[in-house]
Amino acid sequence: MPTILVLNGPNLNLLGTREPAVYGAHTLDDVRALCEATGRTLGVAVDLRQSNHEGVLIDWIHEAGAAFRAGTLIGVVLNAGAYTHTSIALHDAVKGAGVPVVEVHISNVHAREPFRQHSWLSPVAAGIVVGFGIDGYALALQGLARRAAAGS
Ligand code: CA2
Repeated sequence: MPTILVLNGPNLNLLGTREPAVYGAHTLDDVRALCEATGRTLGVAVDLRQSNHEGVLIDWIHEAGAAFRAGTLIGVVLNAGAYTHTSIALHDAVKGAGVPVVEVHISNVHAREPFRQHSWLSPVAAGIVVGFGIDGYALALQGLARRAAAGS
């Protein structure tokens, strides 16, 4: 079964513990359950990971590039958290990996502080899903599965 990697960056392990007005009440375990259920309907396996460390996320994107070239992975859903707004290294990793990456944000970052309105990932992303709460992960999985089925 083809796999989609769902990567989560810093502080997303705390989802559901604070700031419910911004991020909702769902936890990362709820995100995992949603992604796995969505994966079952799409016929894809979901491998969800979270790290608070930039280099670990970069290593996982490199791993995804190799798996994409090997034909076992169809794409990456990436919520890079605050690294979205700071990390040229993640930009370079996504650009270099050659795997389709869909950038996801639970909140509508464009309606928030100015520093959240710039993304280093958007210019190298295959698509962007912003502001739909955790449903954005399901929408991104669907987009990647449809993209793969269309052969692009
Ligand atoms: O909206 C998103 O998904 C974000 O990627 C979430 C990041 C934020 O830095 C981005 O600007 C937008 C932060 C996630 C932190 O989540 C917490 C949840 C509960 C308690 C503390 C942090």
